[in-house]
Amino acid sequence: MGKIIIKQGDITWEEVDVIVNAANSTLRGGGGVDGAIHRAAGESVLSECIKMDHCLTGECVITNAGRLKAKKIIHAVGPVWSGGTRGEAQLLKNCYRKSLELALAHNLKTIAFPAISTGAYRYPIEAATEIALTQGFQFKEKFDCIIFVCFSRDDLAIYQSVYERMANDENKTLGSG
Ligand code: AR6
Repeated sequence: MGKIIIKQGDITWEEVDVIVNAANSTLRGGGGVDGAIHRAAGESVLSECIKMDHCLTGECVITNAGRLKAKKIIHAVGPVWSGGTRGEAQLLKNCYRKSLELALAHNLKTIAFPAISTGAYRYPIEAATEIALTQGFQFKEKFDCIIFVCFSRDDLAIYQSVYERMANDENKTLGSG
């Protein structure tokens, strides 16, 4: 049975089949978690990204993981928050769903996500967490483990409280069915 794990940490250390990167559409690296992943993984990842040229918002691509402990990296491009009227929620949902589908297509059964779009792209953390965990719940039985890695203690507390609420709702639905 699949598990959802929420933890605080640096995603570059995760020993999973695949880690997800919060990339931008140029796929040339950047700051935040993208910078950390490229620094830790090394040149082989950047050169594979460059060959792919670019990636649209809400989409994702897969590369090798260079020096990381993970086997693969999925580079997902989240939306920039601009008030919520430009389809940001659907685009963020697509990032998570397509990353999970791409991992399954490559037979990767343990996956770790950062909080995509909630840093430089300014997506409000609570709303982003709901989207991330909703997708986590929908896919969890298809994976051995889905890990959400929060960088800060504040984000961890938000993920934990949204998780508790969703897990309670899920139990109520199962109970009444
Ligand atoms: N491990 C886990 N989470 C991290 C790490 C880490 N090592 N480092 C940062 N975070 P951001 P975005 C968290 O800005 O909002 C880049 O320049 C961070 O605290 O990395 O999707 C790209 O190239 C936050 O919670 O990504 C794009 O141009 C979360 O990761 C742009 O930023 C996402 O923050 C993408 O912006």
